[in-house]
Amino acid sequence: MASNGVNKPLVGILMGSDSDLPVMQEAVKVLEELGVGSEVHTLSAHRTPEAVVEYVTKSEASGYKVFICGAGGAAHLAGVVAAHTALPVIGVPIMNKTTAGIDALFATVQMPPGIPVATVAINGAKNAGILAAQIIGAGDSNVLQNVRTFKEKMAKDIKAKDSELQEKGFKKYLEDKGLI
Ligand code: RP5
Repeated sequence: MASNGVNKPLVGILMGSDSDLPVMQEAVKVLEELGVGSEVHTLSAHRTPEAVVEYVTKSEASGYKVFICGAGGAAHLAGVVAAHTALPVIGVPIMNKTTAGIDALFATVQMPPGIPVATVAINGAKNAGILAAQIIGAGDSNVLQNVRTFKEKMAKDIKAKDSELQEKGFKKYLEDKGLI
């Protein structure tokens, strides 16, 4: 089982192809950082439709809380998962060379009324992981605290960068970062 090593998996992360994994790993990693167990699978709405339904049914029965689904092109995975569960589904449209992911964005976000998919940005797997943790955090004070700490650290990092920028000026700042 490809779990992220945190206790019991509560988030099922599905992707249409292993070619989505370089993007989707960001969801796995941030969930690990936030102390939320996840499990990652390659399952396709088009290539393995029965296996998708079987996985969703089994995971819902075993106590999973959220699904994250990444797919590119004609991206129907998140919608199909949402059609088969009452649990929240987060969709990650995956970028491709042909349309830069616009097709996947529209296919994922334009769900019919009654079957929502919470769609993050194209390739926004990290935000999908954070959002999944926030959903779980609404009923789990430890996870909620982990999300708070994560956000506080981000704010601290930005403030430290601003102090450095003010101290050095923009040219030296960029030089030191190797950006010019
Ligand atoms: C989608 O088709 C997958 O989610 C992937 O983004 C895209 C291409 O799949 P591969 O041809 O790389 O397997 O179903």
